[in-house]
Amino acid sequence: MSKRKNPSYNGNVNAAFCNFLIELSEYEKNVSRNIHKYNAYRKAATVLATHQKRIESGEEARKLNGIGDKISKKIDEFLHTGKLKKLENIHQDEEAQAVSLLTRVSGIGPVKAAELVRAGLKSIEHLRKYQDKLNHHQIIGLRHFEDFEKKIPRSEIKKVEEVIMKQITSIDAEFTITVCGSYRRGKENCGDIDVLVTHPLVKVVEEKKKPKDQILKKLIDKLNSSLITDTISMGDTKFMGVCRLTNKLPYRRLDIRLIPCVQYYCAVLYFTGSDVFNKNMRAHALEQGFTLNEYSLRPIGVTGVPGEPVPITSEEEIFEYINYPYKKPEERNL
Ligand code: 8DG
Ligand code: CA
Ligand code: CA
Repeated sequence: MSKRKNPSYNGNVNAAFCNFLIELSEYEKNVSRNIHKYNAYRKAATVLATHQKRIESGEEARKLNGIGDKISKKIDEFLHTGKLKKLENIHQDEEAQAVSLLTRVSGIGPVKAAELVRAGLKSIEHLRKYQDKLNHHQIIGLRHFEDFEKKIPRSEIKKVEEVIMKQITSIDAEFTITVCGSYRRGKENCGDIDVLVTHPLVKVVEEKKKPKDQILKKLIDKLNSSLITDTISMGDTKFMGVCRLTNKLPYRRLDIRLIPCVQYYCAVLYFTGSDVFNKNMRAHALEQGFTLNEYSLRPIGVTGVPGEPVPITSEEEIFEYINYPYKKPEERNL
């Protein structure tokens, strides 16, 4: 998951509320580590961002699904004073600010950030001096801190896509490659590059059985000469790393996953997102008696136990099975 998500929707008339709600949600996730509050603020921000009418009072907001007493009070406070006490306090809190800052480094989560701040490391410059406190992922995140915060224009991802297609299909024309994430949803600017790859011969690995003939490693080796600059982590099915198209462009975060062919469309759906769209679709699947995840769609039997995965040969089929109106990737930007 790429960091720093600020869903700014085009023409969002409630953007001012969304901004403070997102900031509060980030605070809850990174500093308080209260995932429930994080989710509550995120949900409220999403609801307000998609609400067509400008909200004029906390009471009016309270009527929307996902906005309760506390958030409606904050909306009133903001409408009356133009600011929020809670946020003012957070801005004054040096430690909280330091924790938030450090979590912006790829590989540093809230727990690690708090630990570093407790040890007195409170800035990016500090971290650069004490890299022995960091693991491999965090060192790479720090090295490319400024670049990783830059959004990637879709025209650049398109070129990365072309390079990957060309290199990988030169190994074997039967590889299928899909760049997912916000790029597939048509966004003009993206946080990172999420690539899925499959091949008819890639079957589900059974537990403890040795994996896929190092297929992913062969693909990465091929891309190492032209595109990939660092490896953050490398497993049998998931590569996390860094790429750069030319030396004039920034370094970019790149993830490549090798997916068994029978799971491909569920994976493409899942990794296209958005995360809110996925949540809604999974909830709908459950109402229809199915359980949907990044691997499969399975009917839930009368005993409540999921059955065998439904065979799936396209993304559309998943929507059909659960009677969910098909949405093109560009329509999934919830
Ligand atoms: P961005 O990179 O431009 O910020 O947006 P994104 O492409 O939508 O987000 P992402 O963090 O790269 O995740 C890609 C998709 O993966 C996302 O749209 C939906 C799916 N996804 C979830 N939950 C999670 C999760 O917890 N971790 C990861 N890695 N992906 C998730 O729905
Ligand atoms: Ca990602
Ligand atoms: Ca992404």
